[in-house]
Amino acid sequence: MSRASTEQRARVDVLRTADDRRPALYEPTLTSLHGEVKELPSVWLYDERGSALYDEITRLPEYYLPRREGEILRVRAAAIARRTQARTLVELGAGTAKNTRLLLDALDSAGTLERFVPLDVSEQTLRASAQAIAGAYPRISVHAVVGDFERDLRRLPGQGQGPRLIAFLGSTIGNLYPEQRGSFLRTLAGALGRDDSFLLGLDLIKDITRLEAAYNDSRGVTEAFVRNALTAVNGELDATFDQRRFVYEAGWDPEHEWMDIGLRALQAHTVSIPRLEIDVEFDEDEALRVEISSKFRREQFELEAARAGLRVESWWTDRAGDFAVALATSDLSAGG
Ligand code: AVJ
Repeated sequence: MSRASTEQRARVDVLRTADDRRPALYEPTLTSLHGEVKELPSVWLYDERGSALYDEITRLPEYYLPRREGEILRVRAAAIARRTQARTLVELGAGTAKNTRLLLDALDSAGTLERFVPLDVSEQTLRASAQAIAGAYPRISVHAVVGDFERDLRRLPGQGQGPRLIAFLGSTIGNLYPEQRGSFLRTLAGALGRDDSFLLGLDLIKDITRLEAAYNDSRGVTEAFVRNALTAVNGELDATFDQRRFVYEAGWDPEHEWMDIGLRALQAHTVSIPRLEIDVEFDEDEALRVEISSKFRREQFELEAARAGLRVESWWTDRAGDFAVALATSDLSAGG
């Protein structure tokens, strides 16, 4: 396959450029810095450097999630392909996800797959992976979309062109607060057609030591990933966050059943954010949350999905019971 034809099969639509997204980030950033717990919206984590660091996280020995998910997909991908008959594979928050290839392989071998639609906020990462996939799978076209999985669900290619499988892997859904997660699942249920399916990766509640170790790796890659949010805010908003005044902290919150991930001020001080026209005062020991990573239980999740209009048809775990992959359909789609 020549380079030119690989490029023709890898199209990238930019629904949201970094320039579009930036102003849209100001408001939520302002709001979350004024919340009861100070917080930076987790999208600040995923600039180009952040996406590269996350890719490194997926290879850390402590970060079991992608390997457990891979174990499940290797066993189940053929059945998923047979069941869904997908002609389009949409991947939300695609990144460089290696596990996607397990789905692509199975759907490609089943012979139904025509197109791959990865959606991600990081344009550079998306371009690279769109090229790579187009090169590796000569029979399919790649139609990448730079966008937001919470807002661009109804604008995706492949609609009305046969069964779609929409995949949301890696337990990225855990980054959403329960309320956000509910509205995301409802929007998704509304966007799924009668022949479409939804495949979701979910990290499960387990031994706290292992959960905490996954976000406190010995090489400090996760810390660098989280600190990069401060660097991004300093760069984009001219803020004066000083890394030396914060320590990294990631701990289990047993009440909410999520990992609480962020930084803690070592001493009282003020950070100014000129673009937002605010000064933010930190007390000594005050936390600045950068993301949450919720962990799930089967029964609770199935109820939550049902309330959103999704029916979980299958629930698969790895042998250790660390991670789950759920296959769901919508109760809201006409005739479904
Ligand atoms: C990309 C959301 C799945 O929550 O485990 C990894 C992000 N943060 N290490 C997760 C993350 C710190 C990750 N997700």
